[in-house]
Amino acid sequence: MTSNEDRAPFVTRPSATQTLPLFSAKHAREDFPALAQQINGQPLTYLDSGATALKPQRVIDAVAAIYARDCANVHRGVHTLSQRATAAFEGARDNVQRFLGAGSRQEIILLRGTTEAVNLVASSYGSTLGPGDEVLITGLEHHSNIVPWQLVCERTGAKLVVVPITDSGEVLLEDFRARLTERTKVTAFAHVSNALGTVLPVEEMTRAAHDAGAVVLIDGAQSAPHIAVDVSEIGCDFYAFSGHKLYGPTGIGVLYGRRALLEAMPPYQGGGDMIDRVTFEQTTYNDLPYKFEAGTPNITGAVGLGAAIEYLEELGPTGIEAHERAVLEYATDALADIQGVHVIGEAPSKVAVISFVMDAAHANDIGEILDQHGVAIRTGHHCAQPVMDRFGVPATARLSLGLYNTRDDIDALLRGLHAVKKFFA
Ligand code: C6P
Repeated sequence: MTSNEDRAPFVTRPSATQTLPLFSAKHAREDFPALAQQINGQPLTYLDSGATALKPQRVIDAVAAIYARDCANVHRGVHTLSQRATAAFEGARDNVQRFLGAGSRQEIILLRGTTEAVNLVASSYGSTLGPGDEVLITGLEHHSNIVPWQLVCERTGAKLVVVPITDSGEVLLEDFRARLTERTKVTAFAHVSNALGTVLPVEEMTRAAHDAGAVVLIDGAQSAPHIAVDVSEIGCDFYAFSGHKLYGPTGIGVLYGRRALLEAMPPYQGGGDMIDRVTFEQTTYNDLPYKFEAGTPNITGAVGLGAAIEYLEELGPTGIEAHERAVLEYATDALADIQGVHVIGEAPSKVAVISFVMDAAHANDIGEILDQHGVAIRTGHHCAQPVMDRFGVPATARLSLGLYNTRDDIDALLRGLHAVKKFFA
């Protein structure tokens, strides 16, 4: 169990009695300079935040300030610039700890993103696996939460087991439970599916996995930007997310890990900063979290992510969540009214994502025609080919929301879709 001793002192999570400022997407849009541009003669309608979110000026300024003023390496210098850069970098770790509700800052590993976080756990914790052991994932996973486990299974002789997806795009608790056995050593699943938007019942799944004696890794790439996450409440062993989908820079992400597990795990990569003492005969390793942070870290990325978290806390996550839910409902209803549009994935619990196909038009054609109207969506398999296979489609068109999207954006999308229909009529 982790202690609360070294939890960041300035907890700003809203209490039940605290009144929150009303969230206004219209005001928030002004914080995002990229939204001020025109694309193909039309105002930009950005509906691709699931791929990467736009950055608020606050984040851009925080990154620029490090390069312009406090440009130094961290943990390595006694001079003022290095002290300042280190304070900013470690301050970002405190922000992440608070954001995730983690018990200790030592449990927050700063790395490149969700992909690297899953690879770290698969490679390091996965080294304990052997023939006869099983890794349980779901059919909804992004390739980042499939391939690292396939690699570790090939290496260790463990077996990969997959929970199927229902026709509505859900993973049922009973199907998950049915595949948990005493052989299951690791379970790894998304909090939110990037291809369909389905929210998985992660607390119940975690409890079931723990009852079976398995550790739990949750891929939070698509949940952290949209749902309040509290790893202590969920009770998971590992939680991963990417900074760039949370309005932060690219190349920075987070692995939360339970301290006792991280302490027992072997290092992932060797290099500077992750060591305690090096001789040619033997090396001992640094304390957490540095044991898993070999080499010069992404300093500006971490500082930008810290700024993004402060920005979200100030806007109020509850208001953002309610706003995004309303826009998603509006979009879902509107798409249902267009003949020839078919939504893939209609789970009762969804956030921020709608995947769809259209009669006659291939997803890439939809994307190209929408771009001519200034509307940015993602098309393709979304790095989730097994999900596409499950629904028998090669690709979908996917809109994904950010806090800056409004009904006007959905109306722009609808105008674009009518143009697609006209083109293919
Ligand atoms: N999904 C999308 O458009 P990285 O690349 O490490 O930041 O994130 C990988 C990743 C892992 N899990 C999920 C659920 C994800 O959605 C992603 C990234 C983007 O859906 C790019 S493929």
